[in-house]
Amino acid sequence: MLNRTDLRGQVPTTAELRATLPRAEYDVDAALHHVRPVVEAVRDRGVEAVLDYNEKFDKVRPASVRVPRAALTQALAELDPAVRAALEESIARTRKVHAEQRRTDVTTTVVEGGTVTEKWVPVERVGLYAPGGLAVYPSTVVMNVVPAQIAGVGSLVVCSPPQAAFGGLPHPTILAAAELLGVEEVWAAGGAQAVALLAYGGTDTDGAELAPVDTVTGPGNIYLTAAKRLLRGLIGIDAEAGPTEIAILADETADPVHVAADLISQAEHDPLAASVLVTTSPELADAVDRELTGRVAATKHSSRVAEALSGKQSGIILVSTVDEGLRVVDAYAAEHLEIQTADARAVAARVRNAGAIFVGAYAPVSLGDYCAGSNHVLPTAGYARHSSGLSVQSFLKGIHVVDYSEEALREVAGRVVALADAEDLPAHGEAVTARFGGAVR
Ligand code: HSO
Ligand code: ZN
Repeated sequence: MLNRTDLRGQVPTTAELRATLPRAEYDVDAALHHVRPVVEAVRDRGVEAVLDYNEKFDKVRPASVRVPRAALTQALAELDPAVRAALEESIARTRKVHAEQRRTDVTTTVVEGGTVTEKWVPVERVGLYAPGGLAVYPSTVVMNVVPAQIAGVGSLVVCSPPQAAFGGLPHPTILAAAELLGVEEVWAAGGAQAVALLAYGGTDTDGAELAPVDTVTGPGNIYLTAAKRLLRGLIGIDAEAGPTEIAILADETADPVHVAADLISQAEHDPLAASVLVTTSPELADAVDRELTGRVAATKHSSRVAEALSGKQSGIILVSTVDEGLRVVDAYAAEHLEIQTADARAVAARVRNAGAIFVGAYAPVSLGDYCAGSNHVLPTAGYARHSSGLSVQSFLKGIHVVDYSEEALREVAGRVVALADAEDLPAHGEAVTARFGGAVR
């Protein structure tokens, strides 16, 4: 079922590996020209343009874009109690993990009378996006809102696409999740138009104001990602999200049933999702393939799972040793990486590039999607080489606060002047010497 690449006996360089490893065609730049007119229309015509695009893309034109408070409370009141309990568990665990991430301000005494403080200040207002295309993602509301709240963001707005089946409101489970989290401001907008609305702000048909945000986070389709790329700068963004990815590094000790079930779990998101098995064991590869055949046929979203698994972005890579496997998974830099080998903890400790690592037989990615306490908004498309998933840090800015006394400045004045002169920027030096009547040591 999965394409196979045999790297046994070969030692490709990291650059060669990057060029040969399976990855989805996901050309965000190519989507920019579709997205630019949408962004410009929302900039120029505000909510009216958002409503036009709601109608065009989501096939519904609600009377207003702001979701009334009553719709949030009603959605929570009507939520299935089992789903409510599960969301509460997810929120509690996510809060528990993220509460420990809050960085504290650090003051360093550089010299007597001279300090630098690194002060962490939350972004003032953020827009958080929860997709609602092939599936709806209340769990993503949790993963965005919790770190923003713990960072101390004062003003938070959630956007999610309007659903024709729900009279142009976002999906009720999204609304219920927002209500559970204490988010009062929700707008029914999806894709590029949502990002533009968040970035530029707007006035609703009934006069409700959406104030522009400073940062937008959350995953979405290629148009949403293109809009984030276009508007980056005006707004801060998290790592761009592409189709979801799972890589599994496994040896002969792995259970093929676990491996197959996990590969399918993420393939379920999208026909472009990537499921990659890196293994030292051809027997495991065969067993996983056999297991996949039955499971794919039986699973609910069989056709998109089959498309994802047979796509060029998915496959099995055979390697000679776990060490070589580690080189492969590092070059791939998966959004999610499972380690299903002997001594999985020690192997996991050696991974450099992954959005999140799942260790051993009992940490499937879907645990992390909902209830591990970790965040599920993670870097895809190899971004894990240089970027992190969403965290409290994503909503904080570090500011250096420099506080020097006269004596502390005098002591280092000559050094500043020497460096200013070396850069041919003498006025920089003069800004220091002017404080000491032109004389410095
Ligand atoms: N695996 C997705 C997140 C998700 N899964 C939400 C289920 N719901 C990207 O990390
Ligand atoms: Zn998932």
